[in-house]
Amino acid sequence: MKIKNMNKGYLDAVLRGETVDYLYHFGLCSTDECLKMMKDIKAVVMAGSPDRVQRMAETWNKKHKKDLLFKFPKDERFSAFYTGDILFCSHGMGMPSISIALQELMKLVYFVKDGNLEEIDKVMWFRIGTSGGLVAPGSVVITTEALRANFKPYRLLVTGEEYSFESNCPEAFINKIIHSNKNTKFDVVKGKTIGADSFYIEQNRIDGAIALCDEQGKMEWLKKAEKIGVKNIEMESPNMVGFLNHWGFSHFAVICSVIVNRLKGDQVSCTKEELEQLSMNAETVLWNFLESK
Ligand code: R2B
Ligand code: URA
Repeated sequence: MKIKNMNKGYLDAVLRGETVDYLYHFGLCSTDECLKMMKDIKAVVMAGSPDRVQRMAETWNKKHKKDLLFKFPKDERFSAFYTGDILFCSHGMGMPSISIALQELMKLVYFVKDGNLEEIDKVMWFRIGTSGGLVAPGSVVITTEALRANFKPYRLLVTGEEYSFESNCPEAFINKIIHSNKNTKFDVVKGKTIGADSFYIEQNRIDGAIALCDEQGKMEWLKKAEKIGVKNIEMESPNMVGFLNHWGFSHFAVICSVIVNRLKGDQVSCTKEELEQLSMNAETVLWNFLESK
């Protein structure tokens, strides 16, 4: 077992009741009775928007005819719903945002599983999202490695010095997801993902209010990405993958629908209905996998 409590001193003091931990952005704390309700948690499903996670939670709730659909008390930062042993949670846009949700959700999972690492390791983590692609819109990309816009792994400054995280995703787990999605009407592919720190500048779009590269620079960057096996571009995966690898989780995946082919342009011009249809493909991949289990 690879998983390890990477902040043992603090988290175990919470479990022993020596201190209370506030999951501030969710309006919960480690002594809340409602944590007990989540002791059988099997998966955490994250997506950018609150509406999307609510819809997904309701879909899962109906599919499994569960009575309970519990909404976390505080929702002005993130929306979270627990039903049928799955926690559905929004993460907002970008790595600073998802990093906050992840830190608190990883603590939550540790507390509800009472620090049992074997049980914690069984919990599956998913990001269901949208992305720009180097493949056709409608395709779903499952991330094999999540890199920043400079093709390097996620990093943060710790006491002013760069700390780098691991960027690979668990291959065996990803292969199981692919296997359970053999009969989809759309393509499901594996590939590297770039998680950029902005939608416009770091994704080298030239349709922003500020464009810092030209068509040639953009195409060179996209071609370089394509050459090393990048299939899509979004804004959260390097953080998610880096944090979950830091603990050594073995079951996580970033599953994103492609909504624009960046080799053909920058604008996301699809209608709301088309966007919903494209986004739904990534959800279908998740449902197919969960139902195969
Ligand atoms: C995909 O879509 C969002 C930007 O529109 C961002 O959160 C992402 O990763
Ligand atoms: N999300 C992104 O971050 N980039 C895109 O091009 C589309 C969705």
